[in-house]
Parts: sequence; C-alpha cells; structure tokens
Amino acid sequence: MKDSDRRHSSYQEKSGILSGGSLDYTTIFLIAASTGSKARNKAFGIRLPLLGYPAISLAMIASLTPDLFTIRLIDEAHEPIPYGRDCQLALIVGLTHHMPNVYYIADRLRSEGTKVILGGFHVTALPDEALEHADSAILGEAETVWEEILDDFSRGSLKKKYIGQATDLSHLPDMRRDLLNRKFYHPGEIIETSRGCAVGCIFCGVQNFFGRRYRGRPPEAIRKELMAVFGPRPPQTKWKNWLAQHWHPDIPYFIERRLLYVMDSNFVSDFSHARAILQVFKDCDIRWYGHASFNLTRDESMLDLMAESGCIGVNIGFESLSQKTIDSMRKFPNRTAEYADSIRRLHERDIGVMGTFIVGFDEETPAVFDRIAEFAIENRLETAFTLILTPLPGTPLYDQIESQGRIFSRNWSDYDHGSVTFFPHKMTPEQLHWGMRSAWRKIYAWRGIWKRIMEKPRVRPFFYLPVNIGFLRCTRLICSEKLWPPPKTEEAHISVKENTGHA
Ligand code: B12
Ligand code: SF4
Repeated sequence: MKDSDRRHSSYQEKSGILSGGSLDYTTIFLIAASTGSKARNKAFGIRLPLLGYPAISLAMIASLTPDLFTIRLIDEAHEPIPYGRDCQLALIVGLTHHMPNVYYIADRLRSEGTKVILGGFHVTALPDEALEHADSAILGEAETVWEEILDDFSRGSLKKKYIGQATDLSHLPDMRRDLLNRKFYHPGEIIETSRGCAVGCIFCGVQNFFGRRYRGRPPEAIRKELMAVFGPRPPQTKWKNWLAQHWHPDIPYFIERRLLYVMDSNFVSDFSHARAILQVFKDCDIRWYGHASFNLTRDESMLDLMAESGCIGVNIGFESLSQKTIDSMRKFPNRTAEYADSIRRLHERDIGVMGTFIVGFDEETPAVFDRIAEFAIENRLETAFTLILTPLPGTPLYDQIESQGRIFSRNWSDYDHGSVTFFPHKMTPEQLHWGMRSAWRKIYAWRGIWKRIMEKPRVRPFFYLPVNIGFLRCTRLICSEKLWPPPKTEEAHISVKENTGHA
C-alpha cells in the first residue's frame, strides 16, 4: 500500500466516511498571504532570486492532508488568490503586517461560501480579532490540530478556536516539496531543524508562539530527508573542476543546486543538537546558510565545524551596538564589545555574516543610524538589515509600549519593520523613519557594496555581490515615499492623547 493510500483510508476509517463520499470533491486552499501590494512584497528581499523562500508550513500541512481532498497551495507574494473556484475550505496564514490583507481575502472567500480558518503568529496573539473575519482560528502550531479540523469540517461542526500544542518534532511530516512552485523561489532547498528559543528578546514573537523550550528535530530524520532531497553528489566533470579551481570551490555546488536554507530562528539554541546537525550537513556534502544567535561565535570548535559542514553564511541578530540597549531588550547572548572580533573569526573561515539591527530603542538618538552603517561597512558585513523596532502583538515589547500609551498606529500594515508605529524617546517618528532609510542607503550604495564585498580579503563574492545588488534595488523601494510615506505625527499625537490621555 502506498503512503498516500494509507493516508486516504486511515482518514476514512477514523472519520467514518466511505470511499466515494462527498469529501472527494472538497477543495482546500492553503494560503500564505502577503501585504496585498506587489511593490511592497518586493521590498526586504522576499522576492529576490537568491533569497525568495516558500512558507514551509504550507508544504507541511499539505503532507498531513489525506489525498481524498484536493489541495492547492497559494503563495500570494507570487500569485493571485484564485477567487470564484468553488473552494470549500481555506486556511490562511500571515504575519502581522499581512493581516489587513488576510482579512480582505477571508471576507471575500467567505462571501463565496468558503469556510475560512486563520492561523499564525498574529492570530495566536489576537484570536478574537481574527474571528471577526473567519469561521475558526488556530492558536499555535497547526500540525497538532489539523486532523481534528478536517474531522470537524467534514461533519459540518467547525469549532471557533483550535489550540495547537507544541509539535513533537520527531514526528514532523516531510514537506510536500513537490507542491511548491519552483519558479517562485531560490534555487536551493529549505529545512527546519528546531523550534522554540530560550533567549526571549522583548521584541520577538517566537517565544509566545513556539515557546521558550527549545525542541530539536532528530538528526537522523534530517539526514533521511536531506539524502532524499539532494541524493549523493554527482561525479565532478572536467569543467566543474575547472570552475572550482579557477573561480570558487562552491560554484559546482550552486550548479548542482546543493544549497540549503535552514529556516530556524536560532539554529544554535542547543549546541550539542547543532553539532549533530552540522555533521549531517557535512555528510550530505552541501552548502548552507541560516540564522543563529551571537554566542555561536564564542566557540572555536563550533565555528570550525560550521566551516567544514559547508556553511556559506550566517544571519546574526546584532540588534544594537550599545550594551545598555542590548540589556534592555534582554538579548543576553550578545556582547557588543565582541562583535568586531566575532565577525572576523567567521570571515577567517570564509563564512559570510548577514547582520540584523533594530532601531528605535529608548536610549537611541539620531546618531544611531550612521553608527550602524559605519559599523557594517567597517566590519564588512556581507548584508546588513536595519529594521524599525515594532511592537508586535504577543510580545513583551507590545505590552510595555502599549501600557506607556506610545502607540500611534493601529494599522497592522504598518507593522512591517519599515514603518514607525509608536513615539520613540530620544527622536521623532520622522527621524526614525528617515534615519532607518539613511542606513540602508549608505550600506547599499555602490561604495558600501564595494567596500564590504569586493575589497580583499573577500568572502564568497560570487554569492554576495548579486544578493547585494538585489538589496540595492530593495533600498529604492524602501525609500520610496509613495510606498512608505513618513508618519503623520501631528494627527498621531492628537489621537494618542485622545485615546490614552498621554502625550
Ligand atoms: C525564515 C524567516 C523569514 C524569511 C522568509 C520566511 C518565509 N518564507 O516567509 C525572511 C528572512 C525572508 C523573513 C522576512 C521577514 N520576517 Co521573518 N521569520 C522567519 C522565521 C525565522 C522562520 C519562519 C518559518 O518558516 N517558521 C517555521 C514555520 C513552520 O512556521 P509558520 O510558517 O509560522 O507555520 C506555523 C504556524 O503559522 C501554524 N499555522 C497556524 N495556522 C496556520 C494556517 C496555515 C495555512 C499554515 C500554512 C500554518 C498555520 O502552523 C505552522 C506550523 O506549526 C520566523 C521565526 C519563526 N521561528 O517562525 C520569522 C518571523 C516569521 N519573521 C518575522 C518578520 C517580522 C519578518 C519581516 C517583516 C522582517 C522584515 N521587515 O524584513 C520580513 C517579512 C517577510 C514577509 N513574508 O513579508 C516575524 C513575524 C512576527 C509577526 N507577528 O508577524 C517572525 C515571527 C520573527 C519575529 N521576530 O518574531 N523571515
Ligand atoms: S534570539 Fe532570535 S529567536 Fe530567540 S528570542 Fe531573540 S530574536 Fe527571537
């Protein structure tokens, strides 16, 4: 019996539906929503050829769905929602800044008779808001409640709220990679090796959603999945050897598409698990990159293993250059005094450093933007993102800024880290808006790109140069006043005063 047949019949047995029953004609849309604006979707890199990734949860939920249902995966950043196609059930996931558009899609599908279920980080934080536009809301991880939802749906008795538990990652389903439209995404593969994070930065939604307890996926399951996806490395031809010798040893890996993006928010939460996974990557003979917290750089043997395992880059949340600000955001692994040295140690191993910074913390003045740009250029970060501090619902930061009456925008579209939504302490919202953009302009100016990527000694310029040119284009979008008008502070001041009594 094939896996798919087994999925089909076990579901029928459990739900008591006989073969040929009415569910055979049920179409389910699994939708990853976006901002609703094509131009805004292009900003921050999510449509760049080397950095566009699919929402893996769509492919995971698809693999848990019995074949009895016809499923369609829709990534709205790349394709329109197919309205009017007789869809019986739609599951929509989106980030906070996607929510106005998520609600629009949900309302429209419901008006066509589709049952709509919403889920994700924002819905978990504010389920009652979501339920104004949906039949049901999923709080937490969808894998643990999907079977129950399908049962309830087939009996016509969907509940309002489904509380997803922490998924046991040893039972994480393999993704239905076959359903992901390859044309939309970067040429490599993606994987999730863990969930949860013990750090607890005040601005981050991961703890509220995935929890404080780190859960690692068994290395052997990852090995099996990667071996199935990549297979053994093909024999090297003469011209591939030539390219490897005269250009860069990575080039054949790119030609063979042996490139992996590890989507975990913090790949090294548990060092022993991370080591086991690195050994798997090494055995699979691939190139990979992913996100990790700063403490990784203190362990020389870990850095060596990263290099041996084929790591081409690591995305690190530096967040701030001031230790006082770091302490205020509770990002305990970070030591600002060690930043420069850590970057150097990664570079020595030919590992690129993709740094993220957040601006708008209480201690920061308008001087912060130039400092970050100078730091990124001086230390030759391969990429650097400067994002505006945003009080996302479900985070301690939201509670803090909300209780101080400083939030002036309740339009969720503004919660994209490119817009100012609250009154900062030591600068105006306009200064924060333009200051963040000035950092992007300096970092991605030709001079900035040249100094960071092309001056010797360089780290994998064949990869980082095209990525940077992509971000240069993104910078133009992010700085466009038409796409991101600066905040109207006077009106905002009045509305904050009226609503809260605070200035
Ligand atoms: C990798 C990543 C990226 C990648 C791209 C990921 C992608 N394909 O979209 C990049 C680097 C491009 C990126 C960019 C951004 N990101 Co990001 N990213 C992540 C990260 C680290 C992992 C995402 C992931 O795959 N998670 C694992 C999967 C399994 O989780 P999931 O998709 O949420 O699915 C689960 C649930 O949603 C739930 N579920 C419930 N109901 C439903 C219904 C359906 C239909 C489905 C499918 C699932 C589902 O079940 C799923 C499985 O349990 C997360 C943090 C994290 N650990 O999740 C941040 C995170 C999602 N990013 C975040 C943000 C803010 C951004 C940016 C806005 C930052 C910026 N301005 O640059 C952009 C926006 C990009 C966009 N899509 O518009 C925030 C979102 C917070 C929020 N409340 O909205 C997160 C949570 C990090 C944080 N700081 O809190 N990101
Ligand atoms: S280390 Fe990263 S994933 Fe963990 S809480 Fe901080 S920002 Fe979130």
